[in-house]
Amino acid sequence: MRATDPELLQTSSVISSARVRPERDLVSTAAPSPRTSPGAAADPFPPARLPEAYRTMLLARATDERCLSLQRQGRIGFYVPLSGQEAAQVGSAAALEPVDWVFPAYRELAVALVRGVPLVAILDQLFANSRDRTKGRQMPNHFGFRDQNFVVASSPIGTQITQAVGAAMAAQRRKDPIVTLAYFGDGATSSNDFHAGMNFAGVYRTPTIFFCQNNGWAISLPRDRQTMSPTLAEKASAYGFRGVVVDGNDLDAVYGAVREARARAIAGDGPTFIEAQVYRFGAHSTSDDPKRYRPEALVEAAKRRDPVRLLRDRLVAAGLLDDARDAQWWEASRAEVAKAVESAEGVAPVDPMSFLDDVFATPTYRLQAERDALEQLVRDGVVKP
Ligand SMILES: Cc1ncc(C[n+]2csc(CCOP(=O)(O)OP(=O)(O)O)c2C)c(N)n1
Ligand SMILES: [Mg+2]
Repeated sequence: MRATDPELLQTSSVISSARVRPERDLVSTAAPSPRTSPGAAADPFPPARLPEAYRTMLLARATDERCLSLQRQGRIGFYVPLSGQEAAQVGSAAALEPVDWVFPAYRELAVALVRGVPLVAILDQLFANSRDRTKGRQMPNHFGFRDQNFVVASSPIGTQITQAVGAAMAAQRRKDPIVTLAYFGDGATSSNDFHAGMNFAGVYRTPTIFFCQNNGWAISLPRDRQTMSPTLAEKASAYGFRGVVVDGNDLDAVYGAVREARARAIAGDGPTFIEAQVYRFGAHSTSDDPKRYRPEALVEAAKRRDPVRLLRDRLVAAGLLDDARDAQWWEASRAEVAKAVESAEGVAPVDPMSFLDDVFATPTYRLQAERDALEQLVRDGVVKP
């Protein structure tokens, strides 16, 4: 696609809503928007997988509830909730293939579940037990899973974006028919890495999907103070590729947009930027108190379009769910979380002496001195194994 391509001239094609909802609307109201859309019509979420998608969303929601409480009880150190973003995450992840690579920010728990990561493996990381695949070396909630091509979370805002583009460039050279997908938030569009990544992707036409979950907030900073662009998706036009806005609560719209972006990337048509408009129902993280900067009324308004409830209503309307079964599924999700917590908490913590492993095949003198010092701290009881 060249700059004269007519498609580029109307880069921000809107997939879901009848009109692009100005961000101020998104923050201040929760105006209903249509569920069906051109994107959805093209490639809707596979109907047979809807119940499974709903159950994944329930599991994610139940994990949020439980982990927030575990953190408050001091049983885990930190947690990043995703409530309100379940449809965006499940819809986008379900549109990928196992060979693709996911580069998350730090809020993508439901994406990990869709990729097939067992919940208990996530909890192992949150408890930093000796089963934790990152060996207790990451901040809690910063999990990564090699088997599922789910790269370790990036807390420094935007760094995963350049990594995703770099990996896509490598795939291009190796002629691997895969895509990379970077998840990031509205706030990340102000980071250096966002612009560097977008530029490289545009110039090299990399098979990358930029998936922005615009949840209205970058911690306490509302979206309308982040950038003066009417939409985030239109930033793609500056880099010479397509940007689309989707209703992130609409599973069909999200799935359709990612499927289309993936097909284009595999066909050599380059990257796509997808802005999924959602709303962050909870705190930014367990270190945040949104009551200090956000009126509760905004959250209540946004919850009228709770993605979990929207999918529930849809399943009920399709005759696939009723109140009794819904209650059963909720109970099963909470039981699954409880079981995973019990298992992860019951495993011994990671051995502090392992912190210095895996640095060099043969430890250097300095590393050995650090190990000796750590051993002494363990002997003195300052560090508890
Ligand atoms: C480079 C950098 N600057 C600042 C921060 C502090 N910080 C952590 S999360 C965050 C907000 C990110 O907001 P957004 O990209 O919208 O993602 P969300 O948390 O809403 O999912 C900020 C500023 C950081 N982690 N890294
Ligand atoms: Mg945000």
